[in-house]
Amino acid sequence: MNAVDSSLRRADPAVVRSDWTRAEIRGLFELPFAELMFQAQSLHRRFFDPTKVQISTLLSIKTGGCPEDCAYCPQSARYDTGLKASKLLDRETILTAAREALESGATRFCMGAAWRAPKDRDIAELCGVIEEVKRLGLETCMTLGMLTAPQAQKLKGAGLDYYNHNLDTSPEFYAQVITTRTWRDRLDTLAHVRGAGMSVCCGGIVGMGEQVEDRVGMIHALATLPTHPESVPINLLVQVEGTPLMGEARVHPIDFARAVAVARVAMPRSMVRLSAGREDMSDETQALCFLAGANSIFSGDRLLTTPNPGGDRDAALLARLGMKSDGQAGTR
Ligand code: SAM
Ligand code: DTB
Ligand code: SF4
Repeated sequence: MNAVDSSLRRADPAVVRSDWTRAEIRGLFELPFAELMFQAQSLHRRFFDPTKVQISTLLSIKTGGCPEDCAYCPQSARYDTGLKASKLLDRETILTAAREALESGATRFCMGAAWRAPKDRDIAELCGVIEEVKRLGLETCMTLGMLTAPQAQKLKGAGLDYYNHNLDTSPEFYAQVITTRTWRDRLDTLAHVRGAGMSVCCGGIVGMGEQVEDRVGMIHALATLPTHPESVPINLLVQVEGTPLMGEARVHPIDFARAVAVARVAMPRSMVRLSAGREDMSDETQALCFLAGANSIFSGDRLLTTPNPGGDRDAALLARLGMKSDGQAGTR
């Protein structure tokens, strides 16, 4: 990286904005695909090496039996998805998975729990887990549901780097997907995470039967948070038998790539993660998403409870595209 390149990486207020109007975001969605892709690629290159991809690994540390009613989620106790609920995993089991993640080339270890919100005793236990995962040399991320401000501060105190809490969709469509917690609740948790000084991972889902205007609303909401989330996961709905959203119309791959590209343009300094849904995507669709500005993925053959392309398929795809994990040396 020479001096000119690194000066370009500095925040440019004309480019990194939190004052987007909804009409501007809608305008991006309405651009001819080639124009949108050009803007997305130009901004991507301004802030990132387009050959690098950040790799995170996910572990479900507490599976199923969740009291919430998120219509997409196989872990809600309200839907019969055949998933076996389990208690919080013990520390050694989590650490074994973290060591495996490190060996597989992941740089961040994300732990997810099917809770509406953690109890204070869970937070105490997880603080010990965070300290040990960090000692391995991995970045840490958790997604545990709603957090109070003191809980966020405790997690930060233990060294938690990122907290994932998604807005999921537009404020208008939200109530058709989740009734047991409000949009406001989500913003409050995000404010507690920020207030504690953690990095924010916040994104949403495409393919839940929403209109394009809801994708506009979702990205507008993310890009007008006081500070852009450092990580923006764009999930393609993984349809699970038994959930209310099973059988929704599939999203065209180009429309999905469009959402990724708009996220890249609206939040040019953020990592945009091509998250759930890769298992059912062709290599070409994933390549299009990388060209649209996605620069992070989850590795491993499982997300939380659903399948993900395994390490072999991902390694072959990244090699074919000449892309490398940001944990690997020697590119560009
Ligand atoms: N229970 C916590 C919560 O809801 O915040 C943490 C785990 S929850 C599984 C994290 C996120 O995973 C959700 O906000 C949603 O965006 C995503 N997710 C869950 N099920 C999904 C599915 N079937 N397809 C795509 N994304 C999904
Ligand atoms: C996010 O936005 N996607 C990840 C992570 N945050 C926790 C989870 C996707 C879960 C997909 C459904 C499952 O495997 O249970
Ligand atoms: Fe529970 Fe999270 Fe699934 Fe909603 S998304 S049902 S809160 S595990």
